[in-house]
Amino acid sequence: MSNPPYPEINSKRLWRRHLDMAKIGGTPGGGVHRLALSDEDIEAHLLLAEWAGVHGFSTDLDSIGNMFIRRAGSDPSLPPVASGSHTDTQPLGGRFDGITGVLAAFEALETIHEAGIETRHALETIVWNNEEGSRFIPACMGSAVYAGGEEVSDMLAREDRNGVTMGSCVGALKKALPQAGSRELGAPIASFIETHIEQGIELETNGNTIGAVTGMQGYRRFEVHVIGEDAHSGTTPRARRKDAFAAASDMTRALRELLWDEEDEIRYTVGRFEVLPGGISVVPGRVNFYIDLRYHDAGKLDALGDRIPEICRAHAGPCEVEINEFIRQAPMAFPESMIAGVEQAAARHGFPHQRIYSYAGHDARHAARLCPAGMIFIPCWRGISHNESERAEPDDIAAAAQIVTDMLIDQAV
Ligand code: HGY
Ligand code: MN
Ligand code: MN
Repeated sequence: MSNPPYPEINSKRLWRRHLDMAKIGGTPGGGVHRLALSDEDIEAHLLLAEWAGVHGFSTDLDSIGNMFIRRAGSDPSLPPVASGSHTDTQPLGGRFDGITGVLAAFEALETIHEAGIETRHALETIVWNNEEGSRFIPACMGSAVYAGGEEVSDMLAREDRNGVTMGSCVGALKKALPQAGSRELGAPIASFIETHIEQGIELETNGNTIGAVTGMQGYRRFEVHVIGEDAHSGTTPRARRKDAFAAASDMTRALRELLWDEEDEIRYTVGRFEVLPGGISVVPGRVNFYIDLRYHDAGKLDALGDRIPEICRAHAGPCEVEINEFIRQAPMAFPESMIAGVEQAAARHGFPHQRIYSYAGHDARHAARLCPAGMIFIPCWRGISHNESERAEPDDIAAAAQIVTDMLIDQAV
């Protein structure tokens, strides 16, 4: 089929929508605090559904809280051609991580709709629930459940630190969107493309606007509970202590030595470290910490991750230690057809582009289990992300939305 006309997206509207969304959960430091299905995140869903309603697009929710905004196609028997990402953020997140993929996808739907282009497949914008995994563990919960990688009942039972369950939050979302239809988990999708900021410095360094993402590194995450004994810090000699902090810090230090490489490619992080009970004059009887280990080679990721429990146990001293690996994802590759699709659209519009690997995790990993999936990266200032000063440029966001528009048309007409 010859290339149909590719209507131009409305970059001013797209940027304005970013500013509108950034107000929802906006922080004094210029970032966004919009945890998964918090009141703020539900407000963001409602705003999107409101924008969708203006065009008569329908809104569906599935049982894990993913949202599907749909522009009908001429053949309802065909699965939708989709794009999207997530609206939830880290506790002190940026104004682009996730939301840019959702808004670029929605802008493509509106642009195609306003151009009156009829597509055989329906077009959908997908908002995957709880990509960050910050309020509720694990990350990419919504997309993983949808693609069959996690059991919905287990995930709905997950609690945040205040004992609130994901199930009650999904209930609140459905209550806030009574007009939403319901979507079956795992319902077929024809193809999925996700726009996201790179969260690294390669595109910025190379002066490229667009990254055609080739694949994503794997990761393994562990929770470690070190159990000692609360004691008086003045009267208890070292010989009689079961100091959970001393043991946990020995463990994390030993892990740093194990997971250190000259090439600086192993990503080992302890981002959450809780010392309890937290009294200044109390020898801590409990430490909970969380390990995020990532690497691009499956064999080495397996070998390194398998060493973690033994290292923790070897440094427990007089304490007990419980280790649970709660998520494990192998490195993955996107199909050549989607990578090339991004490159062709970028070349068509003269956007400087390159192929690029993703060192961050994204929902597209799980969509790729159901259909041909791909990702479009755009630069973010100095690669800063998961940080209030995260920044992306309107023109780069517009370029990605144009590519999404082109690809949706190519795949859905
Ligand atoms: O952690 C990640 O890789 C993603 O940005 N949530
Ligand atoms: Mn993200
Ligand atoms: Mn993120």
